[in-house]
Amino acid sequence: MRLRLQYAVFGLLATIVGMAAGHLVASLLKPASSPVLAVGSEVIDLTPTPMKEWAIRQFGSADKPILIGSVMLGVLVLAAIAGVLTRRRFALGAAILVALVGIAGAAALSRPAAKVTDLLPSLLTAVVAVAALWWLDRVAKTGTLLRRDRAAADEKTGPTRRGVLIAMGVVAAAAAVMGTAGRVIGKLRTRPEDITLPAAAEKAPTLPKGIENQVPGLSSFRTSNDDFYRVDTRLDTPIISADDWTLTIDGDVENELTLTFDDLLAMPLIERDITVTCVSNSVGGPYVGSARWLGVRLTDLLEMAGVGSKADQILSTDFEGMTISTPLELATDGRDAIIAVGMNGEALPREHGFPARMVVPGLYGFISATKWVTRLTLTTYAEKQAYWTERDWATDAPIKISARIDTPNALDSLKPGETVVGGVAWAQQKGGVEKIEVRFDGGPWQPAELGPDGGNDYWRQWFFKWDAKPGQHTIAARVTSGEGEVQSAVMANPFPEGASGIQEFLVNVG
Ligand SMILES: Nc1nc2c(c(=O)[nH]1)N[C@H]1C(S)=C(S)[C@@H](COP(=O)(O)O)O[C@H]1N2
Ligand SMILES: [Mo]
Repeated sequence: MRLRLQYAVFGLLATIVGMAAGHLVASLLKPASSPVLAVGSEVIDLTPTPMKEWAIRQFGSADKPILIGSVMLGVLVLAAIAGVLTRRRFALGAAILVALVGIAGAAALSRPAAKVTDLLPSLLTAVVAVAALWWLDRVAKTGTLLRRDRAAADEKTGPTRRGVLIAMGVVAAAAAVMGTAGRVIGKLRTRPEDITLPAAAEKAPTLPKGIENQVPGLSSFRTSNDDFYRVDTRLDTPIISADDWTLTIDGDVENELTLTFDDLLAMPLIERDITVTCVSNSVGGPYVGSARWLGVRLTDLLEMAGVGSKADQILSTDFEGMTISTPLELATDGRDAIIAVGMNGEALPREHGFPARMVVPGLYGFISATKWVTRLTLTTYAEKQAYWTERDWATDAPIKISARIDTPNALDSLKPGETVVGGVAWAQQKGGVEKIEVRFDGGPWQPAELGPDGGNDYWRQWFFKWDAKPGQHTIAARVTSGEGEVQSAVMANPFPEGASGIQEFLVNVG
């Protein structure tokens, strides 16, 4: 029994040291080719949309760590089994390890824009794992760490526990060192924070000071980069060097263009305050953020390329081949669509699309906000379909106007007396926020006080001083846009074109 356990640990250690080696090499070559990330990304892509939605609802933004965790758990169970089998027949254990890594290699190769060299990390993982297993097995069976110890070991009877422990320690240490090195190197390779962006040729008006200091629990008027929500199909944070990056504009254009990062920075930059919203956000949900974006006007780029007459969509492609399509007509109707390089006065953080991303006011992120963008192809919906279009999400998805209650929270227990109810509301490209109203216990709608105005594409803070009487109460809020549209009470799920309905919940006062 003890021997079996020991061999199970051998299988685990061998697998872990192999993965650490693969991860290290991937961090030097191409982070996405790491066996762990390749398998994880593939699993995400293969997961049906309803299950993804369930995972996001269930685990929130922890959905990905939990997914990777489950995949890893499965791998480690198989690794332990491989270890146990090794005791009788080394070839059998080794074969299982190789098969496991083979799956990772296949996943790496099936990623969009994969190259044969993306197999290298998996290959190395297999070699290191099998070598480690072989060595641990040999130490256990001969009791010698190195070949020249043979004579010494022959005098002893059977394998020494000390030798086995040392060998396991060596393998574990190697895994820890390589794993850590892989992560550190990955972080250091390019640093957006070292980049100084040019000033905007066309500045945004000064953003008034928000009222978050006056209303505890209220969202900041400007979302800091660290607090900005993140939604994408990736597990890792892509590490792209601004020096290697280019943006190509092709398809139905007169002049195909390829611009470097410096080319882009040399163009006139505009600065805009824009609230970005995710289609997966439920009413009252967290997937919305407001920032000051700096970048090149999309229409400037399209003019340089000269758009033909056939195109009806801009198919944007990220550095790995992930695609998003934006209706050409909406993107060029006069709104401030931007290829952004800056966010809140800094280069884009890696999670938010460094070196460049699209930002289009008024359209949900999944049809407009391509991060790590490398290509804009002018084409038609009939000809080419983007990632989410293939998954039956809408192609034309303007952001639905919505109010969110930040404070109090649902089911809070409150003291009787004056209670400040507050939140944010947005109505991008619909004349901005004109009015916010709150309602208690299904009674009449009452106007809330508004925070400062950040423009038509920006959310607005609001609050209402409520005299809370003891008992159970429901609170609801709704927005009216500058165009006179009142937030719809009709409930809809995020799929396929965004959630609607009015946020309403219960609190206890007493
Ligand atoms: N390359 C890439 N860009 C992407 C996505 C993605 O999965 N891959 N997700 C989109 C979605 S659904 C949204 S809501 C926004 C979110 O941007 P953020 O993570 O900076 O908040 O990015 C968009 N851009
Ligand atoms: Mo999204």
